Amino acid sequence: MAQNIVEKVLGEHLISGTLAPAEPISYRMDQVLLQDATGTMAWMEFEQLGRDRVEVPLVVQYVDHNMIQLDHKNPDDHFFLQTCAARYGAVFSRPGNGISHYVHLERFDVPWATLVGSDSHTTTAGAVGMFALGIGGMDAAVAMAGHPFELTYPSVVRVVLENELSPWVSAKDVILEMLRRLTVKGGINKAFAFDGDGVETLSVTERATICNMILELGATAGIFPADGRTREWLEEQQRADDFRELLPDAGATYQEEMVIDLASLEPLIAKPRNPDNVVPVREVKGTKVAQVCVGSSVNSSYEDLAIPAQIVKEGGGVSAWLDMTVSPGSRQVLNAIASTNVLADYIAAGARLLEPACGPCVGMGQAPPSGQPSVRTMNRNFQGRSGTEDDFVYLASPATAGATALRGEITDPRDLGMDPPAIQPPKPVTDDSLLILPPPPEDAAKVQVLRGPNIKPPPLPPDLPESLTGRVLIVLPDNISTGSMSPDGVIVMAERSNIPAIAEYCFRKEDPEFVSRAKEWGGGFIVAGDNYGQGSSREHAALAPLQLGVRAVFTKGFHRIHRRNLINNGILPILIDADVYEQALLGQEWQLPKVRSEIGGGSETFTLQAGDRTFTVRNDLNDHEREQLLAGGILRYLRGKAASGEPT
Ligand code: MIC
Repeated sequence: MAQNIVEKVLGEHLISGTLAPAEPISYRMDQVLLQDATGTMAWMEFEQLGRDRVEVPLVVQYVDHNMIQLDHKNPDDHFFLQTCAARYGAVFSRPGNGISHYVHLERFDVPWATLVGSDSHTTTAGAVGMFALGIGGMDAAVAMAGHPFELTYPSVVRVVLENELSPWVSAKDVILEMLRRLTVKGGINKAFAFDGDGVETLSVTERATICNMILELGATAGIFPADGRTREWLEEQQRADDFRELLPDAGATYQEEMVIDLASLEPLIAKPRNPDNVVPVREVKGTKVAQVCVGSSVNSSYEDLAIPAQIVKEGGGVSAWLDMTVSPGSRQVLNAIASTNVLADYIAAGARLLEPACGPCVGMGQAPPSGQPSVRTMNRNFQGRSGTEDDFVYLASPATAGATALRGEITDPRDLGMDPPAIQPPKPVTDDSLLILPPPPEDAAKVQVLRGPNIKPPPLPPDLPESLTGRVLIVLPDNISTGSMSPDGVIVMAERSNIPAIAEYCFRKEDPEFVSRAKEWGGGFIVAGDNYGQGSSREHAALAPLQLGVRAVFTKGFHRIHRRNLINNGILPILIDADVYEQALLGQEWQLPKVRSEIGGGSETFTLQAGDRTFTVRNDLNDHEREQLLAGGILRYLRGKAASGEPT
């Protein structure tokens, strides 16, 4: 039967289930990546699983997020991670080597392979024809322990790219166009497979930009064919042997199709404060801007950095009223900009060079001034993520960012009157000296894992009783991101290894009383609108509520990764309709009088007693998820299975 590229890759890895939309499947994992801000929990969870060595062919631990070492916490975490990698068999990418997605693209991404990573933008690897997705720390630990990876098979959308991008228009504008059309929830439980003659006009790094931000649609994954461009990329990275062509069969079928005429696109920009708030740049041109940040985990290739450099150089330097920062994606890119004149152009133009790390994207320094627009080539602009509560972050292409840095106001690069830069990237210098390979098992057993004083094991969920009672702790609108439960920025993210400490910041923006109320009421329930938990994969957004006694979250819809994180940690993800949402009152007592038997009996509904009214609410749990919730989360479930000798 004719297959699309998602069916081909997953078909080759399938362990159980059928490749049909909404069906639970499990498949074999080839690679796992971890980054530092989520990695410490993932390794502690791996230890809780009682394993001695990772059981997937490749695990890479990166350090790219918590790089501002204000005190002992971040460096203690780095040491912990380095010793865990050595002890349990993972490659360690040293701080300074670059951002996980970018280094992985250069050194490890392989067509036809599967990858999960404890970072939502792991989807970037789809650029070379890999089926790659973001997950929480516990799912990463379970994958590292060698368990098949469980996923609800997504609907596959064929994205037909036609023609070629016009001058000054870039891959960023393609993904912004998808966000404009589909919104931040338009991709939930979907995988986007790119096709059409426009594909070959895009380089691997341009494809990476699209696959990185595919997650902003709520999508499971994005995937490009592995073609001649992929072969060239791998050859340049001295990995020609990793190439294997991946193309859809003629007559392959898809659940949906969308067509994007690349030639008709113009420069686009996402206005504050959601990545789907997209308009043409010309609609907001002239807006005064205080800061421009280029690079980080998306748009940080040589070409992405060379374009703004060329603009600010040719135009005479960065505007006097604006700060410009540059974050290369990797040490390889840093080396490339240093060995050509890009770095010198930035220095001459007055830009600020940052190390190859996530940096401003997650509020790791370079917070913008209050109430002042910041234009970034990054992937998210949720309120407060930059580190400034009253921020106004716009997301745009490197060309728009460069034009804006030059003029000091949002500028459509087509209005510069310059010729579009013709960028010729130098041949990459591959240098793996900052990738530390794990010692062989006999030596690894002697490695001592170093635990700083702020590193605390995650809490374990309690038992699920037959009847669950609690008060409504908070009622939230649509599109709440995980940054609300576990905020970004230097101060809070430094607590990523300490759940009791990070729980103190839960919903601080939405409701500063939330934490004290949850403590006083002994926990309770969260009620929210649609697309709850969008954005980051951070499991802390489930662990912090767990720490505060939250037992169930009632929403109109969940983001995929966050929903899994809740289940893994024994918190019930419950679906409600507008009638329940609208009558939800802060402090009201809610009861699920027979929830345990309903879950155990396979019921797709739960009875809810809300005040003096009774409702029927829904769930979309599969059989395994039911077992995991009944056991009190996935760790207790797996331990129970191991104790009884049952297969998992
Ligand atoms: C992000 O871009 O939001 C992050 C920070 O990379 C997160 C991971 C984290 O919270 O540690 C993500 O995208 O998953």
